[in-house]
Amino acid sequence: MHSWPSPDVPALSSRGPVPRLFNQASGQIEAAPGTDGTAGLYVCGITPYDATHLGHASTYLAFDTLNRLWRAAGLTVSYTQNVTDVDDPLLERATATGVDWRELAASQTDLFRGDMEALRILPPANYIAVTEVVDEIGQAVAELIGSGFAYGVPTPDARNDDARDVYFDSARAAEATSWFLGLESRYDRATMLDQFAQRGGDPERPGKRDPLDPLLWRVARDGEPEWPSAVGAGRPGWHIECAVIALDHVGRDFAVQGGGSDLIFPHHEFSAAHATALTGEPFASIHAHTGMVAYQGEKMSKSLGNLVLVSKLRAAGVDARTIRLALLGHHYRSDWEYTDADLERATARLDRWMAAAAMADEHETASTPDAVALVTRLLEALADDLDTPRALTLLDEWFETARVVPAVIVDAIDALLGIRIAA
Ligand code: 5CA
Ligand code: ZN
Repeated sequence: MHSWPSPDVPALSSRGPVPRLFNQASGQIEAAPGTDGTAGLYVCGITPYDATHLGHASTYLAFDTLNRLWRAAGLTVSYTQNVTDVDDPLLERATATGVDWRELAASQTDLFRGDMEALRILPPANYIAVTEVVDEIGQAVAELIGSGFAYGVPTPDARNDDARDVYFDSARAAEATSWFLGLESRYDRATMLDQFAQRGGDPERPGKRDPLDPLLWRVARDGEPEWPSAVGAGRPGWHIECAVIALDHVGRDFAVQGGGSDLIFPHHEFSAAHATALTGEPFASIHAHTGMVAYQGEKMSKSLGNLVLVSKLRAAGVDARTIRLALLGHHYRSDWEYTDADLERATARLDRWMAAAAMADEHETASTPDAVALVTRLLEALADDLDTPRALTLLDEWFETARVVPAVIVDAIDALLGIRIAA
């Protein structure tokens, strides 16, 4: 599937350090390295309805910052993102609104692309819809059955009486591979059970070996989308989709698996489990998660409907650079609540920076030692677990006192923060 056009990224005056990121699996901040000059990134994409709210935008902006830092460190980035274009909540929304689920997914994915382009988010090289890779997923499920990591569960509501939904055997994976429950999340079992039930899991399903075993393949039911596959007609479970897309497009050994903290469990835990069961190797070096953006007292979410949409803000005339600045004002790992004051602060900040840049004389745009030092400090702040609030403060300090705005600074703000303050 096509992604969206890439913004220009100016070259920097100096090379930056390799970024360091908090790894959920170790609880430590670690270097996010490349292998042979390439850094692999897989970020969980949208389920295409109610796109793109500020929570989505904040998550993709965090990984955009990482992408920009890797480039600044001289690495090539191999970036893949998925679109969960068939899933229960999407089907429910399509039914509730009387729209064909394919049309809903296509129109919302288009809206998302437009928002990403306006926000100047660097596009993934591979933008993969689940419906494009159902064959590959079916084959992976067949492999997991063949190697004893998956089992069938009686499914009375299936169209064929003897058909069975396929589940992942967590206990077997923990015995036979380096993966174990909690490897990534470090959650205790009570938390896992709670989150599994809230986030698409079915702990009560009769016939499972462990209530936490996740669905790999849902056999065909009347009235639901289905595809033929190596394991019969049906559709994929959620975690195996991301495991297969990441393995096929970023490879076995890649730097960062990313998404919001609402995906730590069960989604990322089991994507890693499935991938490890398929390859015998650990999945991704760093498991990175963004904090949740709230609005009106609750996590901004489709199910609650408390959404601030990027497209609505844009339609109301809000400059996309202001949206970026408002989000960058919060550290990517913090949970925070959006209010209109965020946009007001960002508007004032952009105005101050733009005014300073406009006042600088043409002949004063040549680089100075101070300007080069500022770029170095920006790179250091951002490479330190993407400390965007610190980077913005450094820039505020510069713009408060400086009478010149050399091109190296304008270009660094563009290359690292994705904001062009001068023509
Ligand atoms: N399609 C799945 C991932 S495979 C999914 O979670 N889709 S989503 O549309 O619900 O979310 C898209 C991305 O935005 C995910 O990485 C999710 O963790 C993140 N996200 C969702 N809500 C918020 C929020 N309120 N704040 C920050 N990030 C969020
Ligand atoms: Zn995912």
